[in-house]
Amino acid sequence: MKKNLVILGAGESGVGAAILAIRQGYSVFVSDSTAIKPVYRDELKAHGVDYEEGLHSMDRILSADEIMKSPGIPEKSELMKKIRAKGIPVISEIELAFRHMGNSKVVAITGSNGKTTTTALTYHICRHAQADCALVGNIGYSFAKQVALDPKPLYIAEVSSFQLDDIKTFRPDVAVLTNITEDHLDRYDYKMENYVHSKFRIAENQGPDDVFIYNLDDEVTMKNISKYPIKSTQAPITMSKELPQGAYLANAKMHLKWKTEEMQMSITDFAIKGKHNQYNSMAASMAATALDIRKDKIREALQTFQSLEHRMETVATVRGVEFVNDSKATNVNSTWFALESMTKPVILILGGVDKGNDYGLIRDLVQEKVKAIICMGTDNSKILDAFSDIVPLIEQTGSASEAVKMAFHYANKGEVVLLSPACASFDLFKNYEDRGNQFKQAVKEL
Ligand code: UMA
Ligand code: ADP
Repeated sequence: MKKNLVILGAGESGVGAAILAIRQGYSVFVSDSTAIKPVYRDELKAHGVDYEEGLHSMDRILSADEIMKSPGIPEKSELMKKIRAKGIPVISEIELAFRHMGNSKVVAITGSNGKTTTTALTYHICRHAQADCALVGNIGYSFAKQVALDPKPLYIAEVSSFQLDDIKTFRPDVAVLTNITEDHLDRYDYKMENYVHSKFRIAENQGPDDVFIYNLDDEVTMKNISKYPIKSTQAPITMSKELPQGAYLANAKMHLKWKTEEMQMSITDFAIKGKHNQYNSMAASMAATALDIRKDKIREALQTFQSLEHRMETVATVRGVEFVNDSKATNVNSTWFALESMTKPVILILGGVDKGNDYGLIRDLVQEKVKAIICMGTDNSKILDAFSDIVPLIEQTGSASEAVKMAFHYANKGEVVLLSPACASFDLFKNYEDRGNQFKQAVKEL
């Protein structure tokens, strides 16, 4: 008898999972509560997958042997409550991909911030060393679809907490936990411990031959690590001390030590700048070293990596005023790192959908570096409450073009306008890319 797999959600992960499952001989039914995007509908049709859209037919869903839930579907939805009550096993897309990836290896990278940069950098190093590998996961490409249509001996996967929530056997050969700061708490009953638990699941199935890379300087990681029985070989990274094994910064150099390997590299040679990117570069180098990639290849790749769009991206300098697009900063911690790297007075564009932000974390940096705050969101009351006593100029705007014009009005030559909103974008924009693109367009129009 074929296993009856129901897939909830027909986006990137649901459709990828459907293609893999049908090829692996499951009986597959995909259910999406809204209209499926044409590109995904076409893929389902091309692979002969049975689907519905605009509803979730409960009878059919509840008759499944197993359910694959797309990461965007919250656990507290009525749909999930019914499924849990019936006790049907639920898996995530990365679990399905892992189940069918054979002897391939996987590097999985999670964390609150720096996932995409570290994943893209690790992939860049591997490609530079001519490793046959694919870039998959939360970065935008379905892991399951890659396994189904173009399997590789090595996958470099960005993994979100939502994707880790429903793993069972997922066991990365190399796991990276960049850091943990408050994010997505709405999905975790507003309990930090639940979110932390989800992140540590990246190492839960690892054994002694696997490698776990984590940040010794990250407070939340270090406060919680002893609660988890980690069996893998640990490879920490740090800026605060020398290590016998792992990667550390000392005298403006990255030192990497792993088994009999040793490597040193000046941080001024890293293509991506800022303290956060030094952590990301250390984590990616450590991951590549654990994959036995040669150090000269790592060194060259770190020098040639192009920084990613919407992350501390310099857009233009207009009449001496620099504009920086950090639209991907969707929580307070990433805005902290953006401000930390600023060397000129800042006009900060802040705001959007608050995910439970504690602005206290950036108060000192704001006081030191920010001359004006331009709020860009539908509800800016929390920002006003947090900063009115220390920033004399706070203005409210409702679009990227209004925010850019207002920021430019207050900026003098030699200053920087920084879009680093510390919030999600969904009140005024489709997503963070749309927000970043509208910002860049508005700068061009000045
Ligand atoms: N849907 C239902 N029922 C519901 C709710 C939603 O059927 O009750 C349907 C929607 O109508 C939609 C589909 O589910 O058609 C969307 O599923 P999804 O939101 O899980 O999105 P996917 O397209 O499958 O993309 C997901 C990740 N999205 C989320 O986690 C929200 C993508 O990460 C990821 O690239 C992709 O899988 C492949 O792995 C995006 C993201 O925003 C970039 N991630 C978050 C982040 O980085 O902060 C976690
Ligand atoms: P993620 O995929 O986890 O969201 P990104 O690499 O896309 O991470 O970066 C998101 C935001 O966080 C950007 O604004 C970036 O400048 C900032 N950032 C990147 N790496 C780190 C890090 N290691 N620590 C803190 N902030 C970071």
